[in-house]
Amino acid sequence: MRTQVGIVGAGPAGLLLSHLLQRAGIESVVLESRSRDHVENRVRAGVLEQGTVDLLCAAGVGERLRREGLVHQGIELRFAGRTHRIPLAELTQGRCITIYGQQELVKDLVDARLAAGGAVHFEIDDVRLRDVDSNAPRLDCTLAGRATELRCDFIAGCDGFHGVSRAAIPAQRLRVYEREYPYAWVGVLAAVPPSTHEVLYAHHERGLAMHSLRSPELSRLYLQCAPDDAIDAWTDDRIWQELHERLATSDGWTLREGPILEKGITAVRSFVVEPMQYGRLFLAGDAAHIVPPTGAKGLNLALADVRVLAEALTAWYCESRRDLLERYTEQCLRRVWRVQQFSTWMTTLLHRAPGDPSGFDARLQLAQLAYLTSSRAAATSLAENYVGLETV
Ligand code: FAS
Ligand code: PHB
Repeated sequence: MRTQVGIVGAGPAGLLLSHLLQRAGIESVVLESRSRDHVENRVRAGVLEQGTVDLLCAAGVGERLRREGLVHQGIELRFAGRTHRIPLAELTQGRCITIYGQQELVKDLVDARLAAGGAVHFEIDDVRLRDVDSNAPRLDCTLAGRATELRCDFIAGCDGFHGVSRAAIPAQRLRVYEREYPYAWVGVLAAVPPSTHEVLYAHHERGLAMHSLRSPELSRLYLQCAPDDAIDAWTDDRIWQELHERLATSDGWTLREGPILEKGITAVRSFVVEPMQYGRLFLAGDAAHIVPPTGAKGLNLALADVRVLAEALTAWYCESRRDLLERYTEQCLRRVWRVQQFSTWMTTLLHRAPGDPSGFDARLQLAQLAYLTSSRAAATSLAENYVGLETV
């Protein structure tokens, strides 16, 4: 088989890249290890930056997002029993966030690719990258029961943190930057109307709690937990009890409970590899970087990489330019490190850090939160990072 761009992974990054390339008249083939049903029902992120929404709408895959996404003009910070709103749109000349489940975006992208006759192959679990440092890279795999060589001009590694693409770059050519945090998150999807109108982050001595949304009938909630916690240790009763305790306020607000549809533990980590390219292989999304979910950035950063890569590949094919491909890593890393810094800052601000015997760190967090909710300048800095910076 032959194509112009071979894409490993049909998550948001791989699917959007394939869609953007087709709009530029560039052929691609997407190879995905899991089933279509699995990738379309994997509950993950939920907050889209303004720039992400604009990109998806401009690319013609934003119709349901526009119809069903919940546009939010603010977020809330809760600490010391009181709630404070950060008016995102007011502080950023009207830029907003949109709540839209990642699995809904994946469904829209899969539908768009298949409707356009795009080549997306699911349940291909033996992809091997070959000759990525040559002008004739290829992807070996088993397709329809037959050993297949997919010859490409370029390979896009969009296969996430646990994929195989990053390992195709010789270890001595890669520099890894990483930070493990001393906590993880319990993520919960509950069939209950949200008790908050906007994404709510709560700082509490027992640890962070978050109340997000998915629809008028569905709530998405998170709790800080120990990094080695198993989800079996978190019964539904324990989850609701912790949420009530950590989200409690003195202003009479109450948390509605409901059936938990899905729960899981998500690691909290920071990870970046440099460079994000090697020969004809380009990494995009979680294959190249992971940010702690506190800043709601992982999905948005993945799609920001894809925008850069699609533009660079289009310049190569349509204008015979190689400069944008050569500058891919440099272009992406500016945003990657800005987002890492913001996400790390939000994470250390809101999580209860083990090993703070005197409570000194907790007092610093409360002082920072008080400043954020009393200074327009401080709140503006949070707001412009949260809705997503137009330029970095
Ligand atoms: P993805 O991991 O989404 O997609 C990679 C795809 O490649 C997958 O479909 C995988 O099956 C496939 N693949 C892997 N190995 C392969 C192989 N060898 N061959 C072929 N295919 C292969 N971000 C937020 O902003 N907010 C959140 O709340 C949030 N919560 C998260 C919860 C969890 C449990 C996880 C894991 C991540 C969460 N994230 C969150 C981050 C997440 O949204 C990612 O940033 C986003 O999925 C990145 O998209 P991709 O880079 O496409 O990677
Ligand atoms: C979500 O809605 O899933 C969400 C919102 C904000 C975050 C992380 C996750 O920081």
